Amino acid sequence: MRNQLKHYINGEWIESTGSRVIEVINPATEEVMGKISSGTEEDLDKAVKAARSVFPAFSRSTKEERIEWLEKIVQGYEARKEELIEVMTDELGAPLSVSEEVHYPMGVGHFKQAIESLSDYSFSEDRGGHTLLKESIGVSGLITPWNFPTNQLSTKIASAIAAGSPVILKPASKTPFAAIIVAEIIHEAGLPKGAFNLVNGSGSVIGNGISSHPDIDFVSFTGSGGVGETIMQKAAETKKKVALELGGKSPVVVLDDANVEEAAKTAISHITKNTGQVCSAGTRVLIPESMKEEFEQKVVELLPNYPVGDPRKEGVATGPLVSKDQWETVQSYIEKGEKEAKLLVGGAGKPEGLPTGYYAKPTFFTDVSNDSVIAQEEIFGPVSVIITYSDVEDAIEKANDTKYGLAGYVVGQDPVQLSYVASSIRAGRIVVNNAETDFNGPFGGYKESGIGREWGDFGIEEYLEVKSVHGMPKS
Ligand code: TAP
Repeated sequence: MRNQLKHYINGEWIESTGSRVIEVINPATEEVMGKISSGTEEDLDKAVKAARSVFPAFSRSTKEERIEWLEKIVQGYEARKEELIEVMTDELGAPLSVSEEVHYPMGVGHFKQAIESLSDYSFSEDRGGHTLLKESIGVSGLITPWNFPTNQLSTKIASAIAAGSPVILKPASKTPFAAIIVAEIIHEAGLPKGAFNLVNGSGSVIGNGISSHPDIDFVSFTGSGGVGETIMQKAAETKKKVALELGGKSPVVVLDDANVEEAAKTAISHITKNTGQVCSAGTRVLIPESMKEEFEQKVVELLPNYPVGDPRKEGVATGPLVSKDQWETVQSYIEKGEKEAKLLVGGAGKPEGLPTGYYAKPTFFTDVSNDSVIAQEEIFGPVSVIITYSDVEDAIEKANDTKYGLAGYVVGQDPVQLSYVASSIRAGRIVVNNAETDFNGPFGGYKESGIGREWGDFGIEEYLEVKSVHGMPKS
């Protein structure tokens, strides 16, 4: 049993002022794997005070100091690799291979990228008529989701440290233990007291508290659209800036010269990796009418190569969903899909032989209309829809016919068509033929997928204010 009933405030682990606890459930076993404290507004206030008091010094720390802290965090993160992998598998249900090959490197990748981006970054610039200064935005509240237990908090924390902005982190209460390990790593890295604080607790108390706190200058949130809206409303009371990363319903555009097997593998991996609980997952597959049958056959043939099961078992590709609630949400979408479209493979209920754990069947619907519920709403589970298109213009129109704009994927061969489609999809990140992730590439959404950008130099700039100084004496 992993219990941590304290919060990390002003450089030490301190008791909560409240006595309520939150139980954390292992989604593969449905058993309690540990408990955290359900923090109070008083706990949050203490963290905000600590962050405020270190702000003047932390915001004036040098680039070299910040790089040294980030380097120590990278060393600490790497030293605790095995433990982080195990914890993420237990609290999220990600197969061990996914924790090792996806979650672990993404978490540390942002700290490494921040070092690189910061090394080349200039916080002042002579622009002829004035001097531009880029200064820390102030105390930043970070609210993170459960689907990537270290990725989102790492990009936020790394950028904040690079910018000299003290933070208060509230991780998702479904997956708090990887965040607690990161807090221990940051403690060992020797940041000034108060520069990093972690307060565990519910979204309704600590999350709302962060959004409306008068002494917090900026909120960076990743999660659902509904909560994003609440955060914007609360933040409006004190006119604080918000950055929101809110999910999507991203298209996978398969061009008519694509290798059908590669296209099917791409579509399958989007809903099996992390059990489809990925904000940028490509969950709307757009294929030429002429390719439909062959593509469907390939999906049905290849899907068993991505087995669902115990995330600790070797060879398992797809773990359980994170929680009972998430399982029920996904089931209700599958049931809707069965009424709206044709079930190709998968369907409602648990996969055979897995009665315990929040397991769902990877599911593809076909003959789907782009205006149906399953084609328009984010399901956040292992469910994809196949939609046909007549020509490239029709594909682009359908790809963009969504309220979201987080990501888009293009599979094919002709470089002219690939570039044309990539530049025509209205989304913040496009991946052509499964290209590798560049940690310096900005991540964030158009339309209702959010506001602002994370990762690399664009991520650092979210934590900076811009000042123009006119008549600055030349030194
Ligand atoms: P959310 O409720 O959005 O949770 C995300 C984070 O916000 C958690 O830390 C949560 O705290 C906190 N939170 C909850 N209510 C809040 C409030 N009023 N003010 C401030 N913070 C608050 O996500 P969920 O309920 O876990 O998942 C629901 C759906 O959201 C999913 O089905 C999926 O569609 C979407 N989702 C999207 C993403 C991404 S990356 N875009 C990630 C996760 C979920 P607690 O965990 O303590 O409640």
